[in-house]
Amino acid sequence: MSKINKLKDIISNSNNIVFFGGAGVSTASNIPDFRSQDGLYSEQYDYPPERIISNSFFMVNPEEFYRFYKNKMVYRDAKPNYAHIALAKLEEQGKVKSIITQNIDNLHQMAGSKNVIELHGSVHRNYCMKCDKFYDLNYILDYEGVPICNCGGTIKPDVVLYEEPLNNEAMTKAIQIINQAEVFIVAGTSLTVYPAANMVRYFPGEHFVLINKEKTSYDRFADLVINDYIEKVFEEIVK
Ligand code: CNA
Repeated sequence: MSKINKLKDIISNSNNIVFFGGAGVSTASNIPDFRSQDGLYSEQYDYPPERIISNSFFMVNPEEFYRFYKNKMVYRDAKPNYAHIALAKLEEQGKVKSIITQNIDNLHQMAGSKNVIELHGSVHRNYCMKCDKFYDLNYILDYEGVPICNCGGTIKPDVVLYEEPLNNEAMTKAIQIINQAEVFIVAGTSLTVYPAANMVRYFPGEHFVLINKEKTSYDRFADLVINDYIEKVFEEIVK
């Protein structure tokens, strides 16, 4: 049996599938990932990207942070691709219980998925650091330079930066869901960003499926590894 047919089989026999994804899920929507050969980390900047998108950098140099963030991390016109659409369809059919994502692009929700846990926040939510007032993405992108609140405070994206902890509630819920899943599909992630990557270890079940175009250090733990493009795999699955 081909690997795709094996995956089809696993999916058709379960109503308790949990999906865990990363930046690779959205590259077909023209949002670059970090660690692919043509990802953001392969480009040259004044500072390494890990440094720019860290909390301490944001606090000291918000101008440079926002210059990078607006140019390289926010894609206002991005649309869901086949992977997002197929996952929303599988949720509607009662097969996928939950999506846990490291992405900040909102594309799963845009495709129609309802149960989405955002481990690293979302570019669509932004808050004043002084008065907590909410601002949407358009406000941030249309503001020239560092976006400032009416009260004079600096606005910060609700995105988990390097050096910042994950939201405790999101993390606890994700671990619980992974722990109760029957099928666990991990896709489009290098599994190198912690503590998110560690969550994969909480799956106790039988069907751990890993879909990624490159190998990852977790391949040896998976029952089925498909080294291919996720949008292509999902197009075949729901065909
Ligand atoms: P990463 O470290 O950049 O890894 C991405 C992985 O996906 C790599 O192993 C690639 O080989 C693989 N990949 C790329 N395209 C495809 C594809 N079409 N099909 C299958 N595999 C593919 O990204 P991670 O998500 O592992 O790292 C976590 C970071 C990246 C999180 O903090 C995210 O917030 C952050 N990020 C998010 C976005 C987004 O929201 N779309 C974009 C870029 C980075």
